[in-house]
Amino acid sequence: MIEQGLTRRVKRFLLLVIVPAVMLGVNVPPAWSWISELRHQRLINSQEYKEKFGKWDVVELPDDQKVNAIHAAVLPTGRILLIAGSGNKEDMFNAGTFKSLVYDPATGRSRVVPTPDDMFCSGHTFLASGNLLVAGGTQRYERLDGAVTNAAGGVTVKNENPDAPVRSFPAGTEFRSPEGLVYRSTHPFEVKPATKVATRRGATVTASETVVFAEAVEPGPRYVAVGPRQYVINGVPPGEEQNLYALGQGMTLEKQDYQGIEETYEFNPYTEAYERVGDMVFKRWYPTLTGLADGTVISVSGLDGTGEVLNGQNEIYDPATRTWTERKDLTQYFPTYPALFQTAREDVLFYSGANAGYGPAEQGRVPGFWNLRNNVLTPIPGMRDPDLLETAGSAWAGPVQEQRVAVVGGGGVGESPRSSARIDTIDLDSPNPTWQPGPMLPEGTRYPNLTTLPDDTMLISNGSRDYRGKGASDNHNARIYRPQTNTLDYAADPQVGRNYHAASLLLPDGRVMTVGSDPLFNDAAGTIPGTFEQRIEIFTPPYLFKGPQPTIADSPPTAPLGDTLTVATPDAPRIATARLMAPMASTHVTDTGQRSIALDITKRDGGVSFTVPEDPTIAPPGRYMLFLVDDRGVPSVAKWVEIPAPGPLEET
Ligand SMILES: [Cu+2]
Repeated sequence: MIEQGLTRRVKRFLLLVIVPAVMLGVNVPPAWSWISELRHQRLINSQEYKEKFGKWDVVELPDDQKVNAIHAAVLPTGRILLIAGSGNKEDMFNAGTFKSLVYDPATGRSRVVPTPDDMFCSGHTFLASGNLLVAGGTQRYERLDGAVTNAAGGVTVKNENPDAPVRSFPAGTEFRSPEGLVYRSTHPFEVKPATKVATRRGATVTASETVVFAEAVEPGPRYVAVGPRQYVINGVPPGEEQNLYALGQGMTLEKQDYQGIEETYEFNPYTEAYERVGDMVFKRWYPTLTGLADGTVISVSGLDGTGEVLNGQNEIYDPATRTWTERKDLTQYFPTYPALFQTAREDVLFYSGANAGYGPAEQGRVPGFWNLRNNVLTPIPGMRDPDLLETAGSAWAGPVQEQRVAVVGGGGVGESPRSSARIDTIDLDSPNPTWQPGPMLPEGTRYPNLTTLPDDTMLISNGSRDYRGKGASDNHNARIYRPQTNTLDYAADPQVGRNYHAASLLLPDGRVMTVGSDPLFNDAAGTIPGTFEQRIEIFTPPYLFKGPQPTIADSPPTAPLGDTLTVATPDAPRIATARLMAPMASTHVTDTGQRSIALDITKRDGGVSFTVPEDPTIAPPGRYMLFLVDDRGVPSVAKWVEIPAPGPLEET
């Protein structure tokens, strides 16, 4: 129907271009592809098409503003923070050149902001203040098999003396093995005193432990050490050697993985600057940060300072003191970037099984509840393609009150070429939560970007069939998932392919922005090294082609839990729903903060009123985008509203 109008134009084209071209001996197939491209452009730009399937537009930033957007977040100013750090470029890392960009989708303007550390592959989540907590990043790039010249490995520095002060050791500190071989720490480290706990019989002393990466002072296999060793630390006086020493499990010439850092920052969206806060207890690369209902944040998993997956050491950030505290009582192993969500039950997290990066296939791969009160993990198996959860996407499907999680796509562990097209959902509120099969994506999809929209649908876009887009396997497609009917609708095709290191964000005007992609290769044969995708693409969903957006004339700046508020709008008669949507902060298909809170509205003269949910597990403190949605599903431009942290209980 839409294409009928082209017929005359095509005939004219045939007459004017093809016939003379044939007579002149010009290659005809390119001319034909030009026609089909013309038809395609006419089609995707037609009102009828856009109203049904939406539209994508590519945005190119000026050269000096281009960044490798590995991390992306919507700031409560409406601007976008893109963090590259060293951007998965080792030369940038070696030069100490780290980048972040603030981009304003309303004006198209952008600004490079000073970036004090390599936040490449850190974890992040928003705090109640509207600051973005960014923790961890890169201490050292990986060294592949064959590239390792000096034997190296992790050593654990132990201090058994509870009375010694904290001691700082510089990079290059030497560790001497029983054989007399010397290894040097690659980075500075700090050793804390042992802890001493009084008991009935006296006191129990527990040695402090600091994990340090050390490498042989000379290249060659002579320094390979098989099996455990105790090392003497250079600079420790002989009398102290029994108390302060290092233990290692061996020194090898094998592949060395990326290493993490402990540095933590709050990015202040109002000053657009990073503020250094307390270090994490553990160095982490690929950690997940999940905001809890009380406004604190848990940091889970990641590779440590030696490139090993952390063995279940987790810690909690308190925004009031800006410090991290290890929680030995919450020791729980997960693969890197585990997708962990705060459920409607206090102190209960849900692990969707989705993860990205590192860890053995047999450990920590089954989804389930993690109860933080007793540290019990209750697995919930039964999802389709349970072995294809690495690089899967997961998010709340529909309003968070419905407690339904969707798990989309994913692939085999490591560089497996296998991928899944599955969309499975689970209702966490049900007395016996079980996985429900949903529709299938058109293709197997690693790295799908999941964006919940104000009309309760979910945009699923991009990704690739194979590991990091290998074999030209980018999926240039998008779908809109409807949790209410468990169905999938076609959406317009994005132009830019996106696989690893990509993200999507819901913008305050109801559009969706996608960034990043870090293919292994640029060609199908896998011979040309890949280049990082720096173009932005913006999806205008079908609802924005259905007529004018309702407007919010005025809204209260804060929305305390349980309060009833009124929002002024000239469009009150046609407003159907209202949603508070948490700003997204996404990396490695992980965004634990994305949530849409349904508000029951009452129409009033010149406005609508609603009551904010009472439960901070449903509405954790933070800055939210308030959307009003009309009876045709068209959302307003959002207004920012703060849900303040619940204050201390009043005495009565
Ligand atoms: Cu990464």
